[in-house]
Amino acid sequence: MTGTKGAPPGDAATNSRAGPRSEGRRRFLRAGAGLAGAAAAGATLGVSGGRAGAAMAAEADPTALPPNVPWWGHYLGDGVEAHPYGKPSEYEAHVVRRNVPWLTATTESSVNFTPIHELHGFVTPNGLCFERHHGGAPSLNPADYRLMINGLVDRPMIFSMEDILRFPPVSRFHFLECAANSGMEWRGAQLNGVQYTHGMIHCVQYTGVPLKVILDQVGVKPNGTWLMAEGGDASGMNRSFPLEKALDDAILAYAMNGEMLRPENGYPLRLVLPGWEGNMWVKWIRRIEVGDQPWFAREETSKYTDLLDNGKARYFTWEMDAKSVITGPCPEKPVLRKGINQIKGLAWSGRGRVKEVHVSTDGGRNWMQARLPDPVLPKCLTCFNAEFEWHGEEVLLQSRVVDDTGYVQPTMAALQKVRGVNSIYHNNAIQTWLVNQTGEVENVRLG
Ligand SMILES: Nc1nc2c(c(=O)[nH]1)N[C@H]1C(S)=C(S)[C@@H](COP(=O)(O)O)O[C@H]1N2
Ligand SMILES: [Mo]
Repeated sequence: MTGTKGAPPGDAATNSRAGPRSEGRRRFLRAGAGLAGAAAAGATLGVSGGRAGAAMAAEADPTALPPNVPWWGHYLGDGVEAHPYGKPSEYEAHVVRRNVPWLTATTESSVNFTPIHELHGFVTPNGLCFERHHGGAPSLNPADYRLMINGLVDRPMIFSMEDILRFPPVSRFHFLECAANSGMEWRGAQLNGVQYTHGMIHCVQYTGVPLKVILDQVGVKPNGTWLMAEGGDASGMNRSFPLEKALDDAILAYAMNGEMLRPENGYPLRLVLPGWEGNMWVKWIRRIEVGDQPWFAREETSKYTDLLDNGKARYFTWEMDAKSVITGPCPEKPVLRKGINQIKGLAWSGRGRVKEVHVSTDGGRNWMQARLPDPVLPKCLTCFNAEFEWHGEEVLLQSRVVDDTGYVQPTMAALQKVRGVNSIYHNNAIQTWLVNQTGEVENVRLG
């Protein structure tokens, strides 16, 4: 068993459970609490003395606790004009996307990671969806936006956003996983945090127009069998995909979780290819060309291919294989109490629905079935949970998903047997977390 070599910045050590407070807020709390309850409780205030590791408990204000009426019950709160666009509580300020500065030379061609260990349910809030850009995130005025469709079509056309919004919309929940998610972990445990090992994923409800509807407008010629989607950003990123996918479940999406796309996720229009690698979900999409063969673009030849041991490379590996991970406990979420604890996590499959998730506390020797709370949707993140009892012993936590095609998530040893150790993309191996005797959790590799 080998452990991680180093933790990236912003790991468990800096993720205090209570968010940072501003000094002004602190003073107000002290004053408010003093007025409201100090006399009744006769207590000194604990708001300024936070003990590391038990921040939430240490920072509780005793005068706010029952049977006292807390200070906020004595004063008017914010008015309705205070937050025209609402933000999370200031005590959740640690729940943010994070990047790893040494991973990439610039921040424009880079990636940040979704804090999946801090999320609840299967929907990712828009502001926490990881970002992956090849040339930075442009800021587009939708009035200037156009989508052009050309190539082997009867009627080449250019659509404005107004045109796109006139078609009947569909809304569907789907995960987007970058093929490079967990890519650092091929040769051994590397990054000590689930945000970094598995955070290149998000899951939102997309609203948009089925690509099929738009293709019906232009009329694909009988010899049109391949499509090429091209981004309007500085990278001009483009990818080929077969017509069958376009006619099956592809969406041109303009909204996520009920509001228009965020600029960083492709505003005003992006391609959604459910279950397929995130790289193909072209953002700021400016053009779709119809052809009779793939384009063999940079992103499907030099990148997003997997070099095998025999020197050949896999390519056009579009579907994301079934994968799962425990998001608590995890390096950022140690086990704090002895007794019954909850294991929670996420599972998904690019081929359909999650059928079962199994969890192990002994490194994969024994497995028990986890609960899958509703809903279990196809090509969508699925939550799982299960109990485990802990009395201060070392535990090796794992999860394993089975999808509705019968595919079982492999161990890293099994994956390396067929794929070697040169890959970056498509690592869907079972993740192991070591819980040590003090309840801390570490990313480890078994075998
Ligand atoms: N135009 C364009 N589309 C793009 C990219 C890009 O850099 N430019 N990055 C791709 C990659 S590699 C991924 S993983 C996803 C990331 O989508 P997100 O930023 O919404 O998470 O967008 C894809 N689409
Ligand atoms: Mo990606």
